[in-house]
Amino acid sequence: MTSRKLPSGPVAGIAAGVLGLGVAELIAALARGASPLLALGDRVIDLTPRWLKEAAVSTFGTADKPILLASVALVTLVLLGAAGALAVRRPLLGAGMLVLLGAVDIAALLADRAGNGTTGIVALLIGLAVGITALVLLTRQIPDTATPGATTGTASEATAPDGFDRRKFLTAAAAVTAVGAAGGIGAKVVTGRRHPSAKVAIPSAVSPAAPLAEGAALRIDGLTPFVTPVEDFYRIDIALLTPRVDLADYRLKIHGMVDKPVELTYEDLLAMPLYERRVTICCVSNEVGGDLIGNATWTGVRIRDVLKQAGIDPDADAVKSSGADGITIGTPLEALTDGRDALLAIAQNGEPLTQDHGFPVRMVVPGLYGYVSATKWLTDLEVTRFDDFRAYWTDRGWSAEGPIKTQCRIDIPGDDVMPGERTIAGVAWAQHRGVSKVEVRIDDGPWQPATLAAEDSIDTWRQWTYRWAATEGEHHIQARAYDRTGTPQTADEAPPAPNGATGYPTRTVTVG
Ligand SMILES: Nc1nc2c(c(=O)[nH]1)N[C@H]1C(S)=C(S)[C@@H](COP(=O)(O)O)O[C@H]1N2
Ligand SMILES: [Mo]
Repeated sequence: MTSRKLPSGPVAGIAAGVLGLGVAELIAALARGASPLLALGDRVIDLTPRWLKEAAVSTFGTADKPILLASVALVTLVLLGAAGALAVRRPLLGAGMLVLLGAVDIAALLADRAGNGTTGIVALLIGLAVGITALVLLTRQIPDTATPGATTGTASEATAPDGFDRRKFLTAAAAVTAVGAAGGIGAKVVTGRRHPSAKVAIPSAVSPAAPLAEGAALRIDGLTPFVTPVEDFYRIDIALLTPRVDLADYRLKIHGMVDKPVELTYEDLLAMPLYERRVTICCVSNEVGGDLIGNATWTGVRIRDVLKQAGIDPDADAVKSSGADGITIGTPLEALTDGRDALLAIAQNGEPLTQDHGFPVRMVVPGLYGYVSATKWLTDLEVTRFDDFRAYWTDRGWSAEGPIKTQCRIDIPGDDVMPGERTIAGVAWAQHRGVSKVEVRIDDGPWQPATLAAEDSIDTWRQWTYRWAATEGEHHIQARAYDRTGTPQTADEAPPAPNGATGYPTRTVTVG
């Protein structure tokens, strides 16, 4: 019985901590300040070394954030438990540990770029005071040396000889925890209610997307659809909580090496000529065969139109863009002005951007990996030179420039098929060069041409199919794509870092 009892000190520490955090979160939410918890998580993401982040993305895919949050929560709970254990004998030291934890969070809030850090700090300080008070009041009840009498009492004689009423203590701790949890839930409800209404009417485009060519969008069970529904679109970003940009306050600044800086509101952007284009965007972290790629119809203002308004200094060679989550992204000026339709997108598949995909405005640049071009929650475009800055990911070892490499993926068949005529199919991409050919080979046999779906544009992927006479046994299927210059994708296997994975996608299939 004794050994199964929760140790009182840690229970008090965790209860007090949950109360303090819950209070801080609720006040921060009500006062529109940054969330102390998420600021901490964001900071941890920033400070996580690249190899660990890569491992997280490749192991957990886009679930890396919940896992990271859970780890931060676990570490916090352990530290709170330790603070409680300490506070039983040394209340000052226990309280000091909470102050220390608070200080770490204040540092994170100071570094917070997405929300109102100062309000978050005030909320945290109030939460800290409440938490320390609860810690002192709770641990004061616990006898500082656990005498046998104090811990072996049965339920019917909860009051130990030294006066420690464990049942009363646990009830108090549970109540304190519940109030804290209620505060946290309340905070979530408050921020959830305030979601920026994405109910914006997107004006019609002066230049709509060309109608889909016949035969460009095959529908085959298991084959990736040509246009990716928004809800299935991959999501990659450094933001734990996607920044909420208030449309009324939204300003896009275009400045730097320009004749005259320009500032545009959301309304200004809606009033400019809108272009609608299908573009396949892809993450540099995509492994060979991976699914961090998607194709959508994007509607927005051409970046070159906006840059023209500002007037570009001929010595500039880059645009450094910023997102409201604090990211900076460097894009070659040429890719934004050379005639490809790089967009400040406001809509994806005909609907205003979702929170996850960059509401209210994001960049979409054909031919470049997302980390050098696809800035979401876009707030700032600085015309500059690559020599004069380092973007977020460049600082972390990724290449400054990131043209998308020719690549393809095998979607079907699955791992097991019946013998006979089967379809092998997938997608291939070589954005802004275009895909000219896909080949398939079985068990290291000769390369055979696959049948390509019609080309939509050189900026989108192409589906492909191959008829396969599947015979019993285990087979290895490989595919490779060629771009329109006639260059095949390389067979050399390379990991995503620093500028995109290479190698042939391979699939092992058991037929029988
Ligand atoms: N503000 C912001 N924009 C960003 C990122 C980010 O972390 N923050 N990540 C980039 C990366 S690495 C990719 S691959 C694309 C992904 O866009 P998606 O999430 O809409 O698919 O967004 C890019 N834009
Ligand atoms: Mo990415």
